[in-house]
Amino acid sequence: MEKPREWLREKSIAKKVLSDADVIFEVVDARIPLETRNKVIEELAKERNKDLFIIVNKVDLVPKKFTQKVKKIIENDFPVILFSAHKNIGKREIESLLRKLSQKKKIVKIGVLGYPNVGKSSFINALKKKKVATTSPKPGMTRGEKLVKLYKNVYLIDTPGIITLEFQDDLALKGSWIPDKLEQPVDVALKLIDKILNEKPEAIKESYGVEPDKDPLKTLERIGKKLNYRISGGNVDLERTAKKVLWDWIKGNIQVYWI
Ligand SMILES: Nc1nc2c(ncn2[C@@H]2O[C@H](COP(=O)(O)OP(=O)(O)OP(=O)(O)O)[C@@H](O)[C@H]2O)c(=O)[nH]1
Ligand SMILES: [Mg+2]
Repeated sequence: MEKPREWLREKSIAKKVLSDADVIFEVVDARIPLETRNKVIEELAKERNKDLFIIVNKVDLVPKKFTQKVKKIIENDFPVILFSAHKNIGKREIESLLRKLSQKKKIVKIGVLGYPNVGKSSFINALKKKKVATTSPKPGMTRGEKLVKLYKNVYLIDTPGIITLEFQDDLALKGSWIPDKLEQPVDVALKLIDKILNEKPEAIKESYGVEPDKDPLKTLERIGKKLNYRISGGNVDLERTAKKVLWDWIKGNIQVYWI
């Protein structure tokens, strides 16, 4: 059994950014908004008395009704802004918030934090209207911190994804771990398929053109067959199929979401 991932490096970055920044924007993935809320970031922000806003990013991937529900739930703890870096949703709301914040201090630094791959760098690029931060479907893209000047006195700090002490499998289900680096990609894909079968089984048909089966393994086999991923001898290459499904999930190609 793999060990939970070491996270000292991320924790020290989180602590540093939380000290340097005046305000924290915690970015979460609208498809799994509660699972991508980062307890470490939220606790550290509370300890340091920093205002924290939750940016629910990628709202283009979920129905409006779902985002309203999410907003209501999270607002019990923190102010929420619904956002899409790809469709420029929520930009005006952020801009008016930034204007207010910029009047409070001579220089305002905002730490943009969250799990890997939730869209922190894309969020910054959308506000800057320019590609200043590197983005990628590959979790772990941003390595160091990067200060981006947005307006005269407002700076955003791009950061690497912050994880807590978690197993690779759980991180992969959050889209925060590269599927090719998993020890058992099939197990993780089966967990994801199980979740899809519970939440929205028709997503399997929509994404792969096969009927879902109650049994996640049978569903994975059907997907592999359809994709014609075979090992020598003709059996389905389950590992390759599993990685493909996990990448599709990361890339937003499977239309499923849950609270
Ligand atoms: N559909 C959709 N995809 C998005 C959105 N924002 C980001 N993405 C995609 O999500 C992936 C990750 O985006 P990044 O901006 O690199 O995420 P990050 O949080 O900076 O990731 P790390 O630096 O790896 O921690 C990329 O494939 C983006 O294109 C969005 O609003 N909608
Ligand atoms: Mg990044």
